[in-house]
Amino acid sequence: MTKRISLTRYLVEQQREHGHIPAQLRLLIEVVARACKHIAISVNKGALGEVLGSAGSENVQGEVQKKLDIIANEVLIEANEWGGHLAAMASEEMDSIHVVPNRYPQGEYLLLFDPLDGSSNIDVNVSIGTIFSVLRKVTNNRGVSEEDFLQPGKQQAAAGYCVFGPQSTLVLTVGEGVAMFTLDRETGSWVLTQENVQIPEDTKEFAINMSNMRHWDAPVRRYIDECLAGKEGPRGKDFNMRWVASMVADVHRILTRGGVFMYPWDQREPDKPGKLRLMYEANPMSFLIEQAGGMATNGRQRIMDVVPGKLHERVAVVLGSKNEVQRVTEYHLETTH
Ligand code: AHM
Ligand code: MG
Repeated sequence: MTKRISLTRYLVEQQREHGHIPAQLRLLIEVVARACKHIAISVNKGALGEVLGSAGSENVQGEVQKKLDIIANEVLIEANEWGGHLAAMASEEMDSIHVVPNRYPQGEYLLLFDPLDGSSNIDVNVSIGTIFSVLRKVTNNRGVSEEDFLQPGKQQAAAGYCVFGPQSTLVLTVGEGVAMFTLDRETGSWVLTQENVQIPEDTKEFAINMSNMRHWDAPVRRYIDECLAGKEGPRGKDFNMRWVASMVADVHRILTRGGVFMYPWDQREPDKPGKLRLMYEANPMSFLIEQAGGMATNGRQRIMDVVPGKLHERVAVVLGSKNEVQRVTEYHLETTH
């Protein structure tokens, strides 16, 4: 029988080999993984669990919240409040940070999450997921405020996501490569199914919402036009397109077989840098992509170098196979604004 390595064992062995997963961080990752398991169970119940449909409320970004957005948010908060590993949490679904209540010990980590990414896919039974990012509280002041969260993505201690698709898969980095764990529903444990994930440097597959084409900036238009021109065009090869409208699913495909994902700035809302959120969507995904040998920029700059000005800051995103992201970024840098 092949040896099955659980998430717990993987984390213990990583700590022994590299010594960079302190006990609090290990607890944090295990608690997040357990919460993801509970979210997976709710997602799988679907209509039988009365979890589909709208909750009738709006989040801070003015988006209508789905029942599962709220359920997943509550699961993550309840699971993470009492362990003593966290100082505070922040979420796409909460206006401001959630400080660990006084009745529990305060830990040294900060956790950010998009509890349910791909909300528009919940009711149509298409892959969705949970994205998370872990920072250290670097200031020694008592108490914790939003300022403590405003660190660039390169300071993340860990990041990951769980995709709820035909399988539930947890994808994790603690800064030593990317590992994937599949949920074994019979035993209820996360089992290591891939280590040292590597993204091919070249690809023939792009992911972008083409319906926004008329709003794009010139460099994005140029890149996609060249892909669409196929074999006869300047790239000399045919490209394929995929767009799931769940970032977790699109990133999961790219980590599995390569590709480039883009949610660029566009003219619909010119004052916003992009649609996706820097701190709990773009940063954790960029950390995973870079750890797998890929690249992630906002078109001009490495995403993980961007210093956030506010919790719910948005950012343009270009990530995936290195040579393609490099090309899109060069097209942007050649165009001066
Ligand atoms: P959400 O976190 O509210 O679900 O929004 C983020 C999602 C991403 O998962 C996905 O890439 C994008 O929004 C899809 O946007 P669009 O519907 O504009 O194609
Ligand atoms: Mg999201």
